[in-house]
Amino acid sequence: MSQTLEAGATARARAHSNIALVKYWGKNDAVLNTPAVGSISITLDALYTDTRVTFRAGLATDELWLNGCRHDATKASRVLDLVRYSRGATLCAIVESTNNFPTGAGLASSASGFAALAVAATGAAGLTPTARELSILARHGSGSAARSIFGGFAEMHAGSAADGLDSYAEQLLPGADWPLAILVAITAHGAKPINSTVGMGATAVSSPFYLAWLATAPTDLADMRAAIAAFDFVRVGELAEYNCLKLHALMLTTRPALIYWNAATVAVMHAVRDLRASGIAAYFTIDAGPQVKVLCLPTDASRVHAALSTVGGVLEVRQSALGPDAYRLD
Ligand code: 2P0
Repeated sequence: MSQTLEAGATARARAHSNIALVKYWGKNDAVLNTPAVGSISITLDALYTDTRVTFRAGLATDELWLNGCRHDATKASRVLDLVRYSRGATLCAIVESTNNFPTGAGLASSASGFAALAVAATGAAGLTPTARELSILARHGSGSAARSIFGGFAEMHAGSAADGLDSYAEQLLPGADWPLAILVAITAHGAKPINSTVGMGATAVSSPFYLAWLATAPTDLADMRAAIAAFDFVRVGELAEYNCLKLHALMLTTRPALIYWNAATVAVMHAVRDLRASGIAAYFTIDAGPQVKVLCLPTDASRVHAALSTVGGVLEVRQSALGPDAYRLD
């Protein structure tokens, strides 16, 4: 071990949000936060979290400040505890984060948030982790965060080891190798009523479709991997939409039901299908919230943007390309 972690040690990092094309829902181990299924995602350059971590003397607990407001730091402390352990340190930290997009509303703020925390916390502690180690560390905060360590296309492996060390993400393809456009139709700005951790726990114990979800995940992952390797956009889009609707079938059959959609969410789904009927290759995906993310080729992005903007209930449409790896800002 090197010298003791000093009070005042600080670092800043940026990580980008990601959206899954093959979704994660359900856990293997709640303590290690390992997922029950693998997932495949794309990282978005337009949505990101900037985080500063500063270790301080005299703090009784870790503090998490998100967009200037203090939040519960329990999950952040899980990540910080692992960093402290590897340095043999006990100092608590102040975590100051800002999101450039709505928090807790189905835009994967926990993904970008915990990936940025993993990079900033290890940086402040003077550690030099590999990307895989960062992915595992970020996973302890939030499963989807393991993917936001990587830009472009990433795959999260569920893993099966008792220590969770084979449960990490890796890059499938850098974003520059296959530019795609993502239009995010924002239909509500408030935080979602049920967070993903609670929601997926309820699904596992109550949806009759949960076992089918687990059983069919490997096929969806293999098909998506092959479609990305073949640069087959139609196949990627069809699979993403299918897997998204399978996830929401699972949510809708949870007791009590997890209905993350609002009327505008459904209207956007129909608008995307109408676009396809008119010859534009556009496909939707939706996470644990009311926003709709629409995938298309960059040449079609302005037409898709215009079509989504006219759907009743759509408050805003954000356009994104594929984003980079998480990185240090200082
Ligand atoms: C995903 N979601 O693959 C899926 C699709 C939401 C729907 O990963 O409990 O916030 O913190 O590990 O990462 C959201 O789950 O859950 C998520 P935890 P997380 O993007």
